[in-house]
Amino acid sequence: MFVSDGQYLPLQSAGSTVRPAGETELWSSERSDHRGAWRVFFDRDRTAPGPSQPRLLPAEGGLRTFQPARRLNTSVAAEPFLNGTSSNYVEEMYYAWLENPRNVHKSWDIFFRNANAGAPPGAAYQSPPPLSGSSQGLASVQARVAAQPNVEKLVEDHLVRGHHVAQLDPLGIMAADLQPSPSDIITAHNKLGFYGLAESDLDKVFRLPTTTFIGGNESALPLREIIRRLEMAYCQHIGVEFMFINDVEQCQWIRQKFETPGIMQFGLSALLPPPLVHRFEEFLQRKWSSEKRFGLEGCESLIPALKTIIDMSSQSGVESVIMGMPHRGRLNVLANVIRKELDQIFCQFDSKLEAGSGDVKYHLGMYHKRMNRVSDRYITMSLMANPSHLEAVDPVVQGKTKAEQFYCGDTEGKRVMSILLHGDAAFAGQGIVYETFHLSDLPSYTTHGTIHVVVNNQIGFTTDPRMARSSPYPTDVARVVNAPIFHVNADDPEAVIYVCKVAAEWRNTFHKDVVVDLVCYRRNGHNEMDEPMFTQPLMYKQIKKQKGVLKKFADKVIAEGVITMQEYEEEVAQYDKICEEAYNRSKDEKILHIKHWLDSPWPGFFTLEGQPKTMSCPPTGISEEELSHIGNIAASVPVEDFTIHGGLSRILKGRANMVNQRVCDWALGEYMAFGSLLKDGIHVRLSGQDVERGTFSHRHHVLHDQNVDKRICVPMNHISPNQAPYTVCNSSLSEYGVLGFELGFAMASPNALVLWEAQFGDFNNTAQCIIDQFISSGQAKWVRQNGIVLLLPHGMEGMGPEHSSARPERFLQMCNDDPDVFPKLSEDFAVRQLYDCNWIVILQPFRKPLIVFTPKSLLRHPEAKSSFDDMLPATHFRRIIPDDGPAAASPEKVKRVIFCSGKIYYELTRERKNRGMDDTVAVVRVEQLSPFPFDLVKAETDRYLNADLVWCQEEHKNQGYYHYVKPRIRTTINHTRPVWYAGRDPAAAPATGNKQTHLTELQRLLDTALDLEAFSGKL
Ligand SMILES: Cc1ncc(C[n+]2csc(CCOP(=O)(O)OP(=O)(O)O)c2C)c(N)n1
Repeated sequence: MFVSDGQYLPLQSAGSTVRPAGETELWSSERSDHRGAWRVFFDRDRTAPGPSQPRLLPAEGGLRTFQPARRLNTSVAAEPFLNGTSSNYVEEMYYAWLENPRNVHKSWDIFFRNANAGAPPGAAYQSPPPLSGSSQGLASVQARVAAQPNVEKLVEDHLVRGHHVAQLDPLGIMAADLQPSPSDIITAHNKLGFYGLAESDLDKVFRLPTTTFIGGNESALPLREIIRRLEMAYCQHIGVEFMFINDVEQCQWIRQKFETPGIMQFGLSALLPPPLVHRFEEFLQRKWSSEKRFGLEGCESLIPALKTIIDMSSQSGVESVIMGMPHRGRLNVLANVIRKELDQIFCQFDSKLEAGSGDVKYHLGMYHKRMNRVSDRYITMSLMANPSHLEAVDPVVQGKTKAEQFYCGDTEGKRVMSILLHGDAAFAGQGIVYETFHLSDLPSYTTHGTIHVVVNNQIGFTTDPRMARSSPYPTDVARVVNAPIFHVNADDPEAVIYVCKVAAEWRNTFHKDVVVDLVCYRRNGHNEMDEPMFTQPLMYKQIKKQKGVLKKFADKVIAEGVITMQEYEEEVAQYDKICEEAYNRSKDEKILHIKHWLDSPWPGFFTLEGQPKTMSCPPTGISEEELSHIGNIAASVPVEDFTIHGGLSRILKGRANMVNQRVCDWALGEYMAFGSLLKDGIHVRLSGQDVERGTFSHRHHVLHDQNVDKRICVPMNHISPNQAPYTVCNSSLSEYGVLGFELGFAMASPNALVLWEAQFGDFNNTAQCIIDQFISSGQAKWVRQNGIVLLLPHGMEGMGPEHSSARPERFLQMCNDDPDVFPKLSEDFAVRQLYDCNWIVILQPFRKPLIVFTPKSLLRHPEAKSSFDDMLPATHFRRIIPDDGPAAASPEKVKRVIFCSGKIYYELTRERKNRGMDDTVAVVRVEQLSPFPFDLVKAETDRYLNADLVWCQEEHKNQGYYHYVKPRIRTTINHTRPVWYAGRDPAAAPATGNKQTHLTELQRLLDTALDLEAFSGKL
């Protein structure tokens, strides 16, 4: 550790060998323990004792270091008392001395002064006068010095292991780490021996490590007191899991919150009114004894927990809290945290009043703005509607939170925050939890800290934790993002409230995720109808004996004289009266109003009745000048001194040529679409894997300076000075998480275009839950609209089964237009039909999800281009593109009409030309598959009355569009003609992996489509 000029001596960790004096090396203690590797250096520049502590600095290679080594003029070999085991202690002494020489014994002061002053090796140490004049005294001091590292290890182990022995389980039957009773080396009967200490050391005074707060103003304490204070901090009703966090400042912050003397004696009972949460559940049970409600009994302290988090956050400036939670305790949270009117909750139990196809009462969302009485500020709370699919709502909550932060310019998460509630089994089991955690620190996805609260009732339906997870705690997934985890015995409301305060403060300080694990139990079965004794007999025998937490708390405050029995009973009677009155009012309700159950009301967007204000779509065409302007931006680098890649220069030049020729390929068309919306003040956000460049290297929305690291330019943000901001962001490699996030983002406001792109369309199936549970059915279930757009690259291009199909058949199967009913046509038919079905365009007076099957090879196909003329004012999206060649000129000569969609059109028309059939075969492109353009298809079938009708697709027969379009075309023509099929045979996989087979199949389907005899005699 100490070096003479130009020499460094390594500091050894306990038990390691001392490097010989004179060997040149930085003094470093590289520890690869659970906290990660650390290098410790003395401050090179400081030559005299100073007030400041060594500082932590980031070092190369991801390590963090103290400032560079300082030099001292002595060496280990020369100092008899320095050895491997004492060097940590010496390090502590040195830091303490640096802070203030009075912090250490005189002998150390002399030693460090001498060493600093350049005393030669061996001369810095001067023996202190012997204690009581005897050598026994010296031996005792030496023994204490030798034991000091052991004490420090004991201290550190309490931080690392204290949560193993904390009394977390209210039932006392199961330890958090699944052992029969909490035990660990730090509390084992032989623990002193394990740490190289003895009973006789208990009353000896040891120096406290400078990193601990247990001493308060004391810098040394008897070992017995050290242990008592550590147990007080880490082994009571709170288990703090945080030593995996590799940021020392954050660790120290947490230590202070739990170690400071007296801090764990909460004394909160005097401040708290006895919560009456349980009365709410009892009331529901009395009135609807045979209804499922997924009551909170066994974890009633969730309510004060959430209130504490919300109160504290509101006090620190949060104005909006967005929450997601599962079934358990939802009605209670609505009533007692969000403060939804009780009659509105109760009337949900009346099945006659449900809105739309509706969903069960413990899934609906809601939104409420009210005054927070603790902070005296208004706060808006929304609980998001969620499906049964546990944890699926997590990324949706994050997306909505991000959007609200974005729209109010809250770049640090100070005004808008999210809270996620979880069940223990779901938190551990569902991968989406992990995927959501991984969004938490990404610049375009962070919500600057989520507070997670786990209702850890130590059971999942009927499954014990030991069968449900392989990790010790259900919360271990949170460790990956360095989120501190506060386990707490939920039967101790004061401890619960304390950790919730710390969690809220943590978020407010560091803006990072944090987990509160409420270790509790479930008083009833999975729902109120379930018999838990079938499967957990012993656990439930114990639960039956368990007095309810709030009753216990009420008894405590009555015993402490905080409240009298009479006052308590009056409170109870008052609460029951409120419930009873609300119940009576709820019986008068005739209708369940939609607006009462929206988690994201879009003020002013709908009529007061929640209907669209019009049934027409404003024009979507833009002027020639705008097209040229946006096109030129797309073809340029709109900042100075920015060097782009040579290949990109060629791409931009190609774009400039297209602008000159007044045509757009897909990428330029996308530019026009986004650019014109941005210009009109509509925010556009495009997210997904590699979307910035585009998987197929066609987009290039973010340009990278070839000479300056991380210097980028987003030309789309240079369209006009008053434009809306454009966000384009490469996402983490998660479909479920990111699509859920973008869905949530799209929920916050109707005035934005939010798009998620899959790398290849087939990857949408790892986000299937979001598609099935939210996108296709969200409006029907929760009266909530959403305009999310999915861009799914699709096409059979011989790339094998995995990159070919976005599975259009699945999306089509989810659409709700009736195949057997030809709709009533009207002037506003096209818009009305969109409204009735689940489909969108951004300027519509309502929002529907839009699924776009986007091209791959067509991105570069010379014919796949549109003229500016198709985008000028008075143009609009074409649901069908009829044939405009010789066939259309003489429809009576046409023998066959081939309907198709997507890239097969180009193969069909090429083949038709080769065969000289341009006047006998018409090819009609169906651009909007659902809702099915019955009116326009009818126009085509009426035009070609002598033709047979074929649906041609490149997908296999059981896939693609055939089964969706066939009955609809048949309905259109009133079943007067068959609809023939030209396409690949049925198959289990979406495509062959063999290029030759692919081409053979393609040729065969083109042969069928263009062989006018192919279907003769087949009826
Ligand atoms: C994704 C998903 N899989 C399965 C289920 C069926 N299910 C409903 S509740 C439940 C147990 C949940 O246990 P836990 O997360 O501990 O919450 P608790 O019900 O104990 O509050 C299961 C498996 C579900 N709702 N969602």
